[in-house]
Amino acid sequence: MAQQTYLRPSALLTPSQPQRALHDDMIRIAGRTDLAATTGELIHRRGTTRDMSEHLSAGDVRRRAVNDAAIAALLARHEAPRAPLADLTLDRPQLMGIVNVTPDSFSDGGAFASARAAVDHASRLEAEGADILDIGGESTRPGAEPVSIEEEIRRVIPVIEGLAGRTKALISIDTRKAEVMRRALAAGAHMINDVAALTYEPQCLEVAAAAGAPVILMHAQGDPRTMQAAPHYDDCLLDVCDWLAVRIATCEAAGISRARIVIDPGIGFGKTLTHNLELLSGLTLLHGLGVPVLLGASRKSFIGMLTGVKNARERVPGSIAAALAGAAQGVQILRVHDVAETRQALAVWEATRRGHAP
Ligand code: 9MG
Repeated sequence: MAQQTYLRPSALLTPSQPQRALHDDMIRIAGRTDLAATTGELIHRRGTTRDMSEHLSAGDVRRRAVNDAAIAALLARHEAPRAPLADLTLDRPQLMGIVNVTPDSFSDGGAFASARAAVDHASRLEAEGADILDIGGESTRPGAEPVSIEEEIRRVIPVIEGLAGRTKALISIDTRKAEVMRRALAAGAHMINDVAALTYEPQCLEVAAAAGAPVILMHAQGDPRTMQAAPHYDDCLLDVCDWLAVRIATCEAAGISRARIVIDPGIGFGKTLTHNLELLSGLTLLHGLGVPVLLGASRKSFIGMLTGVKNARERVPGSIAAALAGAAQGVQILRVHDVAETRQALAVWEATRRGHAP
């Protein structure tokens, strides 16, 4: 049975100027000079079960790589700088602001009123510091019913048209459907955010490949309607990593270059509280796939489960804590509702770990 090896860099720190030269004693996270791991967990898996975990110093991981090609390749993928995403550099956490164009989000009348409200909301998020605006017309909350292609297009296209050419932020289309992707890209969207990782319809791969736009591949187990019924994994973190690796390979084979791919563990999508926490505490392992990582934890139900806060709008402090946990593990994009609050938290976190103002 084939053995698979994973590396989870741990004990992360912000190297001071003199430390930056000590390459051998640290594992650089995705080419960052400001984020490095001093230890690493090498995880070996045979079939579906974890065989063994070894907790090593970063130097020992590097020494093991000398005689082990699989570990050397993993280390190289962890450490390689990530290419900018449509001009967005990924050497610090970038914020993706959430713009839901669904009836429960802007329930103030007809299509025009909703589109105008969504454009205003997106502009506010940009002013607050969003680098990307994620426009979605279909709710993917647990239990949500799908909407038709026509209805989704009716909701999102006027918003993208209202923003295109007027915003400096990148516009992302949050959809699982090929025709919505195609129409959104034609209307001015720069990238695709797909919670089904281009599996919902066979044409999705073709549309994304032809567009040449960056694409976010999110892991989900099941469909939004049923995904929380009984999620099951042999090993959630490793299963999600393997699934994303297969999706990256499929996308590459379809003509989507690695430089255009972002991965996302899909917090809350077919996951129990335990699964979500395994993912949130193991995010550095995903850097081994060699592409940028996006984290979407904002206002999600795991925060309610941990804190007893039932109203999602009151989960801002928990959302910020999750965003900082992601940033501390080198996540390149944070998908959030509360841009101003997250931006402020990141500014303070950044300054305190560096020990000086920007
Ligand atoms: C649309 N959507 C809702 N939650 C999300 C998440 O966690 N990641 C991504 N990429 N999209 C999401």
